[in-house]
Amino acid sequence: MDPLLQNIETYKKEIESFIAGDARSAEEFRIKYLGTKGIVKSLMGEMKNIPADNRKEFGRLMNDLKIFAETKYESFRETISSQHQFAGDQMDFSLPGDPATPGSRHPITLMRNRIVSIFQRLGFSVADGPEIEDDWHNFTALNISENHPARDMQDTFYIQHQMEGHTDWLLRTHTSNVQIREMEKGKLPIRIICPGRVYRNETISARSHCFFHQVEGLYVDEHVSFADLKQTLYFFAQEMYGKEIKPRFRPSYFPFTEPSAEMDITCFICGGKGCRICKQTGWVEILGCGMVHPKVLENCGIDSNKYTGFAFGMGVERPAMLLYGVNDIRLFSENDVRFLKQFTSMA
Ligand code: 2NM
Repeated sequence: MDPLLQNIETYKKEIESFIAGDARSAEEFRIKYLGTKGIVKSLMGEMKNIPADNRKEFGRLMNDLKIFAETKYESFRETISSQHQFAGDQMDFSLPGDPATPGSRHPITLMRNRIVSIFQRLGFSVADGPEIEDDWHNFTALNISENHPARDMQDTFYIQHQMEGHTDWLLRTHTSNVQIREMEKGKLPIRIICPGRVYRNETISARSHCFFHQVEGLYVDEHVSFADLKQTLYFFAQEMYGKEIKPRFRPSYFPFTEPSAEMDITCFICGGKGCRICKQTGWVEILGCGMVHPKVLENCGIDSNKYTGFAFGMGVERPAMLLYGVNDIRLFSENDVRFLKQFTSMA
C-alpha cells in the first residue's frame, strides 16, 4: 500500500481516539487536523505527488478523513457546550445576574447614629470608654454614695477578679464613666457625646434586658447655664421627634446633677391628645438631665468655682421600639436575620 494511504489510516485512528474534554483541547484538535496549516490541508497538498492511478482513491479517502475530523470536532463542541453553559463564547448575557445580598445596619446602630449625629451638628464629639469599669469611675466619682441602691448586687453585675491591684470591678451601669474619664484628663472645655452598651442586673422581659444602650452627653465650660441645657435639648428633641413637639422639664433627682430634671415632649404619636404610647397623658419622657454637681467636677480635678456644666442621658432601645414599631426588646439581641433585614433601608 502507498505510504501516504497508510498515513491516512494512522491519522484516522489518531482522530478516533482523540479526547477533548474542554474548549481548549477542542480548539487544539481543530488547529491540528482542520486548521489552515493542519494535517488535512497538508495531506491534500500531497495530491500532486500521487500516481494518477491512485489519485481518485486518495481523494476519496482524504474526503472521508476530513468529514471524519469535522464530525468529531462538532461532537466535541456539542458535549462541551452542554457541560459548560458559560464557557467562552457560550456565555448567555441575557441571563439574570446573581442577586447581590448587602448586609444591613442593626436597628440599635441606626437609632444611636441618629441621636449622635444631631449632637455632632451642635459641636459635640464622640467619646468612648471601657464597659468593664472600676467602682470609682462608675459610682464614687459620680457622687453615688456607698449605700446607694444602684450599688446593690441586685442592680449591678460585679466581677470576681483581681486586676490592676484591686478587686472592685463591675460592668458599667451607665456611660457616665466615659464622662468622668474625659473630665479627669483635665482638658477644657469639654463637649462630648458618649454612646455605648451598659449592663444592669434586671429580669429579662419584653420591656427590659440585662444589657441595653445609652447615649449620654456632657458640656463643661465657663458660664454654661441651665438655659444652655434647655435650648440644646429642645433642639435635639425637635430634630429627633419633629419640629411640632413641645418640651417640658420636670424637677427630678440624680446624685451627679444639681439641679436635675426629666425632659418630656408632647406625644409624637397622638400630638398630645392622649394615646396608648403616652398612657393618655399627652406627654412622653425622653431623657434625664441636669447641671453637673460641683462635687463631681471637683472629683475630676475641675475648679467648680470657675467651670459649670450640663449633662444628660437617654436610652436607645425605647425610641427604637417606638419609632421602628418593635414590641419586644429581646428581638434586638437575638440576631434573627428575618428581623434584622427589615431595617435595611431605614435612616
Ligand atoms: C443622666 C441624667 C443626668 C450624667 C451626668 C454625667 C457626669 F458624668 F457628667 F456627671 N454623665 N451623665 C447624667 C445626668 C446622666 O442620665 C439619665
